[in-house]
Amino acid sequence: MKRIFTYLILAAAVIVNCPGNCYADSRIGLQNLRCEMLNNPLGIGTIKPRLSWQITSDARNTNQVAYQILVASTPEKLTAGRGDLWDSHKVSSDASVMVNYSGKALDSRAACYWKVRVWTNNGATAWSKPAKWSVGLLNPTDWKAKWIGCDRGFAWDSVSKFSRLSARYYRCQFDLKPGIKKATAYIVGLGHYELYVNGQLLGDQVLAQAPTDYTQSVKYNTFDVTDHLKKGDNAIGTVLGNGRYFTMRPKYKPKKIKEFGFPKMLLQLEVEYNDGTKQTIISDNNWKFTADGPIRTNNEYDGEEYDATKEFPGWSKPGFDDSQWLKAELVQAPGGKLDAQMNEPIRVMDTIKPIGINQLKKDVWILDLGQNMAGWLQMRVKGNRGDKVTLRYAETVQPNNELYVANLRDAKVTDVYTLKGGAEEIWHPVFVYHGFRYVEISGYPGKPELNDFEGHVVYDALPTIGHFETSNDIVNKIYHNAYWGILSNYKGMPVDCPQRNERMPWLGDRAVGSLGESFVFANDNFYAKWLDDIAQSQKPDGAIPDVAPAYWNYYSDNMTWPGTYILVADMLYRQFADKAPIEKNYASMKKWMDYMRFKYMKNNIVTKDKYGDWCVPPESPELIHAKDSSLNTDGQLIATAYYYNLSGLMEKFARMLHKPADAQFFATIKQNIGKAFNDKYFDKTTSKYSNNTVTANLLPMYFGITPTANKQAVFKNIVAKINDAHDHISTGVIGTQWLMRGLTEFGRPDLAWRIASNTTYPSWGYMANRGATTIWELWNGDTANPAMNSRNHIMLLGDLIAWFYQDIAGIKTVNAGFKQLVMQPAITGELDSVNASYQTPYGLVRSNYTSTKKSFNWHVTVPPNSSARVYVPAKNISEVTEGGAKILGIKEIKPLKMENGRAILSIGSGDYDFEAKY
Ligand code: RAM
Repeated sequence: MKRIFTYLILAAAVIVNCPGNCYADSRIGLQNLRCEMLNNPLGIGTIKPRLSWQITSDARNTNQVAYQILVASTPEKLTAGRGDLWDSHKVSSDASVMVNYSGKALDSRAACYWKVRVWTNNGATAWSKPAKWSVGLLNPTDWKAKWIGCDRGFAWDSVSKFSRLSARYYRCQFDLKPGIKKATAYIVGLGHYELYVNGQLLGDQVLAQAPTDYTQSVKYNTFDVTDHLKKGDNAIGTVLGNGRYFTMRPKYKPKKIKEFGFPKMLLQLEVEYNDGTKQTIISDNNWKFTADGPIRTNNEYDGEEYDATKEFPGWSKPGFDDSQWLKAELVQAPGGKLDAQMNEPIRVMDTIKPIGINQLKKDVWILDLGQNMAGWLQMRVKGNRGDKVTLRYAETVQPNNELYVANLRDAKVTDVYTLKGGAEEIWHPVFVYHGFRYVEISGYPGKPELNDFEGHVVYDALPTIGHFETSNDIVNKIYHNAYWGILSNYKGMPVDCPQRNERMPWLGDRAVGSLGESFVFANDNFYAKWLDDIAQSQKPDGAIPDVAPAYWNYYSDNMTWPGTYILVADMLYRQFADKAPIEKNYASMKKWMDYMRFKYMKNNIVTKDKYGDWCVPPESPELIHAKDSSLNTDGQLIATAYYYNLSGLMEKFARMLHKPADAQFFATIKQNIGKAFNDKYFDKTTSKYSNNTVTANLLPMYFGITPTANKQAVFKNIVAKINDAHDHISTGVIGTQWLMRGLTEFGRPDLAWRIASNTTYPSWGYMANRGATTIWELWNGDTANPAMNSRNHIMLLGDLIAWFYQDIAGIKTVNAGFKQLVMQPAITGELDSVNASYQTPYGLVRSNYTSTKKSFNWHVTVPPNSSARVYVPAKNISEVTEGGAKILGIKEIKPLKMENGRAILSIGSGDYDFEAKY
C-alpha cells in the first residue's frame, strides 16, 4: 500500500513537472550526471567545472542534437526550473561529455544544483534527476584555521630507522545556537586522519587524504556535517596517523627519503544558521590533544599496534574530561598549497572471506585469504584484558607452511592488538595497509575460526568499468590476476607494490599499463592527480624523477620512466576526453623534453638511460637481471626511440593547444631522430636493429621509425626471434608495453595470443599456474633472489590489458573519449568466445562474440550519442546478417566496404546481433 502511494506521489510529481516537457519521449532518458567526472562532489577545486551526462535510449542511432543545462543555487529553485546560476537555454550541440560550466561566476562555498535535458534525433528527454556540486575554499584567505600539531615524539616513540610514533588524538568542544541550516567541515590531517563529530566517525574514506609532496600541495577533504551537529554542546575529535608525512624510514641512507615532520592538522567547520548568521570553528591552540591513546604506533611498512586498554570512551563527544590532555600547539604549515582533493577517496572496496586456517605450532596459526591483496585483516576476538594478538602478513608461505617474508625486505608488516577484555572485540588497523594473502596469527585467545576474520580490500574508490571474459580459462585467470594487481596498487597514487619496504609511485611501471587499467577502472581523476604530483616534482632545471611524489629521491634522468608523464596525459585524453591534463602540464612536459635534449642528446641520439628493458627473463632462474648481453637491449636505443615517440605526442598536444611553431619543432626533431636512429642501429643487410632483440626491433617498428620498405623484413626478424624462444616472451618492462598490439597490428594476433595464453616459463600463465593470484615483479618471480621479488607488481603486464580490450574484444576509440569507436576484434583462430563490456564516458559498449573457424556471431552495443565502425569477419558484405535479416536495408547500418576479409559497417548507437561466415 505504502509503495503504491509512493508511486502515486511520483506520478503526480511527473505531471506537475510536465510544463515544457510534455513532449519528452519516455524511451529516451538521462543518467549518470557527473561534475568533473565525480558524482555529486563536495568542495571541488575549480569554479569552471565540466559537466557530463549519459543518454539512455531504446531506439537505435540516437544522437543528441541539443541540450539545456540549469544550475541553481538551491534545490527549490532548480525544481521550480529557475537556473539562477546558469540557464544555458537550448544549445545546439552533440556535446554530452565535459561540457564547461559557463554560468555566473562561482566562488568558494558555492552550492550548485543542476539538471539537464537533451533533444535527440529520436525525441527529447524529460529533465534529468537533479545532481549537485559545491565549491571548496579556493582563496588562501578563506582559511581561518591554524595548523596544530606537536613537533616532538614522546617517551614511547622512536625516530630511529624503523620509526614508531603513536597516533595523536585531538579534540575541541564548542557551543552552537539553535537553527542550524548547514554545516561544512574542511579538513587536512597529515599523514592520515580520522574525523569524528559528536562521537561519530565521518565518512567511509580510509587512509585519507590523498598523498602528495606536502611541501608542494596539501589536499583537503570536505564534509557536509549538518546532520551531525545540534544546538548546545558539540565536539569534534580527530586522530592523526603518520602515513607518508612522518616517514616510515626516517634514517635510511642512501635513498634520501623525503621527511616532512610530525603529524599536523588543519580544520575549519563553517556553520550557517537559518537566520543568516554564521559561525566558524577552527583548529587552534584551544584544542587539546594526547598521544597516549590506543594506537601505539602506525607505520605503513611495519604495521599498527593498538592497545584497547588505553581507549578513552567518549573522547570525541562533548563533556569528556580532557583535563589531563595537553594543549595543542601551533605549528608551521607544511608548505604546500591547499588544494581540494578531486580524486576519489580510498575506501574498503571489498571484503574477503578466508579459505583456510592451519595450526603451525602451539599458539600460532596461518590464515589463508585465497587471494593476494592489499588492505588489512579484521579480527573478532574475545579474551582477557591485556591479551595480545599478533598478526603478521605475507604474500606466500614456505613449503613448511611458515610465512615467506624474505621478499618483504625489512618491512615488519605486523599488527598487534591488545584486548580490553570481556565482551567480543572487533578490530582492524586504520592507518596502515599490507600486501598479503596469508596472515600468521599468534596469541589469539582460544581457537581462531575462519569466520573470526575478514580481509578488507582497500583501494581508491574507482568504479570497475570493464568486464573481460573469454573461452580460455588461463587468459581469464590472467585477467583476474591483473585486476587484483591493479587495484592492490592504487593508494591515492599508483604504487609499484603494496607489501615490501617500498610501495613507491614509480613512473615507469604505469607508462602503458595505465592505458590498460583505464579499461578496467574509472581512473581519470586518479591519474590526473598523479600528473599534478609529477608536475610538482619537477626540478627548476626541468628534471622529472622516476618516483613522484618524490618520497624517494630518484632524479636519474632517463626517458622511459619520466616519459610516463606524457603517455598518461595522452591516455586521459583518448580514453576519457579529458584535455585538462594536457593543457595544464604541457609547459612542464616541454621543459622536460628540452632538458633531456640539451643535456643528453648527441647527434640526435639520447645518450642517457637508466633501466634498459627492465626485468627481461634472465638466463638463469635465480637472477633478477639478465647478465647475458644478447638478452638486453641497448639503453641508448631505447631512450632515443622513446624520445622519438614522445616527440610525436608533444607534436599532437601542441597542435591541440594551437601552438603551430611547437608542433613544427617536434615534428622536425622527430624526423632528425628517426634518421639518426636508423643510421646508427639499423643494419640494412640483415634488417635487424642493434643486437636483434625483440625490443630493439619492435620499438622502431611500432613507433614508425622503420622505413615502410623495411617493415616486412624487420617484422620477420621479430617473429623469428619469438619463434626461437618457442613463442615465449623475451621482453621486459619496455618491450612488453608494445608487444601485443605490435604483433597484432603487423598481422600476427595469433602469435600474440599464443604468448598471452602460454603457461610455461616465461609467461603470465606460468605465474598463474604456479599459484599466483596477482602479477609478479619478475617473470621468474618464484625462483629469483628475494631482494626484488614482489608477487604483486603490475609493470610486466605491458600492453596486455589494453590489447585484451582493444584487439581481442575490439573496443577502440577513434577520437577522444569513445565518441566514435572502431570495433575490430582480432581473429586469433584460438578463441570460441569473448564477453567484454566497457563503460565509456557515453555509456556501455559491449562486444560479445562466439566464433568458429568459419562463422562469427557478434553482439555489439554502442551507447547513445556515439557511433562505431564495425569490422565483421565475412566473405562478403551482402551476406552479413543482423538479427537474422540481411544488413542491406537496415537503416541504422551503413555498409562501407569489404577489406581484408572484413565487412566494414558504420552503425549508430544501439544493440546489434551480427552473423557472418568467413
Ligand atoms: C624497483 C621497483 C619498481 C621499478 C624500479 C625501477 O624498485 O620494482 O617497480 O620501477 O625498481
